[in-house]
Amino acid sequence: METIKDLKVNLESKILSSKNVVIVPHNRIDFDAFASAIGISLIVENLKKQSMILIDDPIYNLDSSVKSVIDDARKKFNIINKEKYIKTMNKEDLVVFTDVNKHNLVCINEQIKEIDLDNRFIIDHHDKGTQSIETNYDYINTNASSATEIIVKLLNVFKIKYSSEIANYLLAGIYLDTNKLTKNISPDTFKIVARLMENGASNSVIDNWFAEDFESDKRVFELVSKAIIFKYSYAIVMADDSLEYTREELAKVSDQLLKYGVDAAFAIGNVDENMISISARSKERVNVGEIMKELDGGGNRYSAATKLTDDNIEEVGKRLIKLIEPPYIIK
Ligand SMILES: [Mn+2]
Repeated sequence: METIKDLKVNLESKILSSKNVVIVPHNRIDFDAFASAIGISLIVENLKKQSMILIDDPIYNLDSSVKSVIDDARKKFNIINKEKYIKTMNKEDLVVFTDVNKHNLVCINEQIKEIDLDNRFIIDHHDKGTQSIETNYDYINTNASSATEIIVKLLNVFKIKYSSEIANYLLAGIYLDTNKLTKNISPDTFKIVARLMENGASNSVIDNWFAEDFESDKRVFELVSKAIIFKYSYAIVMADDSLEYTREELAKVSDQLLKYGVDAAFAIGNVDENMISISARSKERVNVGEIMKELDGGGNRYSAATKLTDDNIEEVGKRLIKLIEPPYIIK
């Protein structure tokens, strides 16, 4: 795979030859997408070019702490919505997608075709799939804990200094995708965390951003308590058909279940009327991305999901169990 130095060289020359750089994180922006976007914007600024970060999520779609951190960042960074961007959109803009490589997950899905292939740049840690954005250049490292991990390495090779405030954003990005350094981690992740702490990142600040909502946690733990752990070492929980959960709650349930000595965990529940979602998490042995692909979903080896419209929860559970019976999809 390409090294970070190669990425630096490529990104630098693209930025220098562009007038405007548009940074596009995924929809329903989270701390990883946000922090990596901020990091890229610092790189652009360092090269004396203009950048904007495109965020177009309706407020109700965002976690309240993500929203308040973004609102704070608006003072220092050029954060704009899609409508504003489209007015000034230029086919010579360099568009850098971060923490995402699928066109259905970005707000400018319909505009992508107007952007020159050479001006689409992807930095991500998710597997590619059929929905991936066509581009002449991407840097995708599925071994990286987060997009932010890649970006912090980039900031290091660019030798860019950043404030403690930004170090906090970056650490929050890594914390989110590693469940506070308990999954998807590598020695590199810890080196980067050390670097961020040396630059003033503080756990106590970030802990407040990750404060949980008590009522929602109660729902999560009620669901966790219903899980069945199978002898093939996976946990599965099927929520009550009459209840509705958020996708984040289902993700928390499967994250929690990984603590109990299983290789993989699956939480199935309604997320909408006529919409059932599975949140899947794995430690190492099982490739949940492959399993979710079989159910029309996606993700990576460790973290994946799907949405299904045509079944009840029990049927979805049965289909899933059929898929995950041994042999595992280890690959
Ligand atoms: Mn991410």
